[in-house]
Amino acid sequence: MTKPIYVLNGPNLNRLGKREPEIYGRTTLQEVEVMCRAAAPEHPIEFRQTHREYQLIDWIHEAIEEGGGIIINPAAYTFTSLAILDALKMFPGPVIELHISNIHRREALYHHSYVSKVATAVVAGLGAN
Ligand code: CA2
Repeated sequence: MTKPIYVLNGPNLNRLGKREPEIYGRTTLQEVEVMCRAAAPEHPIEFRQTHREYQLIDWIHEAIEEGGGIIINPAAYTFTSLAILDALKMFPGPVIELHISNIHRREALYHHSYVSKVATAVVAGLGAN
């Protein structure tokens, strides 16, 4: 059976499309979920959002058991969370770190990602696409 792709979204991303459209665009997280499912109609997708660091870690642990890949936008935890870094290190498949904005064009506090240390690839700045 095909293992699902876990698309994990961190804190505040439920507000996407509702605030700061000049940075994050006008597409809502619900629309992003629809786009993901349309892009891979044959593939199971676990699409989730949480504000809680422990919840992201629990979902990464679940993906270690059941997932084929992880696409993660850890939002602010990108820059703070050694715990998420440690959890992702245990995942045997591809880990794609994703940011809607280009974090490297922004203020210095957005430049150092812990998650990039274990990411297979990083996508940043392409908006909802
Ligand atoms: O660009 C991204 O996807 C980010 O991961 C978003 C995070 C930010 O801390 C990262 O540097 C880059 C912030 C998410 C805040 O979510 C909002 C959603 C709607 C409107 C405003 C903020």
